[in-house]
Amino acid sequence: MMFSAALLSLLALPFAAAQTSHAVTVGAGGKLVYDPTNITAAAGDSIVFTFAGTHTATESTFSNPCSPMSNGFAGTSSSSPFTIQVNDTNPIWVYCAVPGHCSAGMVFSVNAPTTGTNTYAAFKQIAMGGSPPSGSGSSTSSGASPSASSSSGSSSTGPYGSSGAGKVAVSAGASLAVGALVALVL
Ligand SMILES: *[C@@H]1O[C@H](CO)[C@@H](O)[C@H](O)[C@H]1NC(C)=O
Ligand SMILES: *[C@@H]1O[C@H](CO)[C@@H](O)[C@H](O)[C@H]1NC(C)=O
Ligand SMILES: [Cu+2]
Repeated sequence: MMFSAALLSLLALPFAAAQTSHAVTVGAGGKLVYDPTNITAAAGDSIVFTFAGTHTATESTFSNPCSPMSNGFAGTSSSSPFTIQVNDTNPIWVYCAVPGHCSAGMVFSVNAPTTGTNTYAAFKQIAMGGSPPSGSGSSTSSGASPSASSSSGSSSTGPYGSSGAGKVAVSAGASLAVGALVALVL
């Protein structure tokens, strides 16, 4: 195990300069916020959530900010620090699944569009029970209001989820795959 970790570090070296690790503090100062609230990241970057207090970093969707996305990631205070890999530049939507936190605006995004309807500000607005901006894109064409799901929409996994450790293992697997690829290139 130690050997493979060292090997992975070695294999990752040639790419170190191209990858950025983005630090996000969750709930610092007792506030219901991610700091920063929204970021831009490149494919290959990682995001490290460090939890201050009892919170989660649970993946959701733009139109249902306070509900877990199926097969999405879920980091919790007990898995802090929790790291996710950014695989592409598609938006990633994140909320805190502790009851009441999402509806208080505790949401986070990666690569949210800065213009148009699916901005971070619009995501937060929906999380807090507002309606999507008028003329919202076709991705929300179902017309269903997501507001009913706020704060208690975590029925499937419970507020703290249980997949944190599993996701870490998956991340390790992904790193192994990358390592194997690098080995092939070398
Ligand atoms: C990136 O890909 C890995 C491997 O498929 C996956 O475990 C991880 O959840 C993905 N990251 C995101 C943010 O979806
Ligand atoms: C999103 O992040 C940018 C850069 O940190 C910040 O200026 C902006 O205020 C954030 N948007 C919202 C709605 O918080
Ligand atoms: Cu929280």
